[in-house]
Amino acid sequence: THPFSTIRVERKGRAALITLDRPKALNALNLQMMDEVVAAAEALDRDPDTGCIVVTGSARAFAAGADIGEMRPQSYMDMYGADWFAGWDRFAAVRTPTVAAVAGYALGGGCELAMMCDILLAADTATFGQPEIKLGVIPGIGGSQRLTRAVGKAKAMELCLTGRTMDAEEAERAGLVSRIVPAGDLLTEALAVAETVASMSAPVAMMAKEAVNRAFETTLTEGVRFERRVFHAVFATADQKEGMTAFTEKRPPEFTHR
Ligand code: CO8
Repeated sequence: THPFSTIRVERKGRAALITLDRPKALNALNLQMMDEVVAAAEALDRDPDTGCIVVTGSARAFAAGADIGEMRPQSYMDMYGADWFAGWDRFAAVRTPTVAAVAGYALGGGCELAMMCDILLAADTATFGQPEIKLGVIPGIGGSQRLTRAVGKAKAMELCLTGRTMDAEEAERAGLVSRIVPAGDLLTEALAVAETVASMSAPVAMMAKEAVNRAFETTLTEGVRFERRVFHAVFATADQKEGMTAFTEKRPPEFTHR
């Protein structure tokens, strides 16, 4: 009972699950799906009972790219005027930690969406790539930047210039994904990771995410300075007192998420 037609949204305790659901198009990301994913993620981000958001697709495809049929007839001014794909920046800006659970194709925009998530778990069936060059275009949702930061110039160049894809093993070796799990366990594993993250202090998890992301935006000196300021700031949270008190009392912490 929700207003979405291209995704499904479910709650699993303090974790939430967004499932991309356009099976006939291998979850190709059209503008409606972008709007729905962003609306769902932003609503979950505002919800204090959500501590982590999992994004997944189907066994066959996480997402096989941006919707080629929708893009094909667009002119430069259509794309520029609508600032095509700018909505995805709002997904990347969500403060709640996100987990991509990728099985099957994560190509083009699908790979880019997975890379916008904080933790990337791959099924052994996962395939990653930026094959836009084969369509006469280039990545448009951050692929040329995030893939290069994740795997370095050598592989990013080869993938973006030839359209070659990587299997899960290569993606893990290259540092694109944190772990490979058997396809049948993907969702269970992703939700377990999400529940673990969601059991931590929500504000402190957000601050940890922000600090790690800062590493991609700034110099080491500035990044360490940012980390130090945030580290000092966590001592203003109730959860810091609870976490350290629970440790000294040899019991599990009960975070209040504030
Ligand atoms: N867009 C729209 N429809 C798609 C897409 C897509 N990206 N991918 C698959 N589909 C559709 C197919 O058209 C097909 O529909 P139908 O049954 O109606 O013919 C259905 O999904 C099933 O696909 P296939 O029959 O092709 O399935 P296969 O198993 O034979 O092949 C592949 C699977 C290899 C994934 C194949 O579908 C494929 O190559 N897809 C395209 C992959 C791709 O190139 N993705 C990149 C797209 S471009 C992009 O993401 C970013 C562009 C940035 C532009 C920047 C603008 C600002």
